[in-house]
Amino acid sequence: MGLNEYLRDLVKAANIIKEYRGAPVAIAHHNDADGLSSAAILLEAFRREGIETINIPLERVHPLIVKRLVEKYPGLIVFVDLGAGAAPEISRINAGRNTIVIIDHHHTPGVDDQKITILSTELYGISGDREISASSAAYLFAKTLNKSNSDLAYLGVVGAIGDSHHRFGRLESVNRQVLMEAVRQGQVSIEERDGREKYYLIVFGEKLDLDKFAKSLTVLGAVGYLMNGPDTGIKTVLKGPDREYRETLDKLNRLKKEKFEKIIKMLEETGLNRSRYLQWFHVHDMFSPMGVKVIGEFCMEIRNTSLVDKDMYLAGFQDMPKEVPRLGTFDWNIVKVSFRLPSALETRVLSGEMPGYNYIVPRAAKYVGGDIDACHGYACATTFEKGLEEAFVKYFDIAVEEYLRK
Ligand SMILES: [Mn+2]
Repeated sequence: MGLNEYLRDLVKAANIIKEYRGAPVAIAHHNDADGLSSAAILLEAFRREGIETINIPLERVHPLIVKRLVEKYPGLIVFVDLGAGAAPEISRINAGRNTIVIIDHHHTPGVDDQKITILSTELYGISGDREISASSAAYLFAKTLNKSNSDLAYLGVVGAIGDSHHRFGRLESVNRQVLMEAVRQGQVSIEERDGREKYYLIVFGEKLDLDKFAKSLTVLGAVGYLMNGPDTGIKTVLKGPDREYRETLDKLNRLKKEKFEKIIKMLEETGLNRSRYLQWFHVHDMFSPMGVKVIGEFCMEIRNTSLVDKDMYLAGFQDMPKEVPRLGTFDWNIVKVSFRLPSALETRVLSGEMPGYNYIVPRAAKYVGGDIDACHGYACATTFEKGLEEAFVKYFDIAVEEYLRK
């Protein structure tokens, strides 16, 4: 299995789209730079085919969200940059009703369901961690749908940079093929610096640093999640930065700074809670209306400050907003927890002396019914029912001790 098989199966998905007649196609997409670029590609490609669409930006796939999606948007639903991991749940909740296509670069357990087509690149041996972004996958799909969509190549690159697929020095594999298509069309330029490649977006006339541009999209999508930020991001990648983009970005950056300063002040006064191995704090709804991706960023920002014990694991809790754009409000009480490591502890995790989050968190989350999205040794996140925070912390310590005994 490889790229050829992936391209072959994209044709099947393209036929599903072309033959589809019915209610507008719902496009459920992640709210980071990769997810926004992916959505932009699909929205534009479908528009060119005369297919009506509606986009639903999501922070994560939750069973109640899937249920609402399936009921509110009967017909065809396309998931992009998320959905692969939750395919069995989606299948169970959909129960044979809607036609569903998942274009993703995350791992999937797969599912045997005639109504669901999973195009996770991982099933084809193409790594979603460094070889292909969801946006590169969406771009290949758009080109399969119609050759004339090759002018969307730069959007594949934007998503790949957003997901840091150039962190080893340069874009590789499928991402690189898409990059070269964008370069040939004069949309992106490459500069070599200290053995690493820097990428610039030139398609809109001005020369934009792609690292900075991709970061700004994630601010729009994540900080501005409940303030129409995702749509501003999608519009910006399709049409170029304008005044609305700059003003929204300024406003969101100011909001984030203000909220971060407030929490830092609070933590300076109260300190963090401590168990045997974990130091943690809870912002409850104080980050509202920002999305829950922000708590991970905040942990990253304080992990090496004097607020934090450099030898302890670090976790931040945030209430999950009850609102999802275009899906309405949800009657849930969920907390999101993000984990990061102080640098000193990170060294000990890398050497294997201490366990990574990929060992600890899935074990502890199991006891509180937590669901895990992506989990690395150095960073992880989970969500579970509010009120179970203390119980979770107890199981966290038990998991660390279990590792240390071995
Ligand atoms: Mn992605």
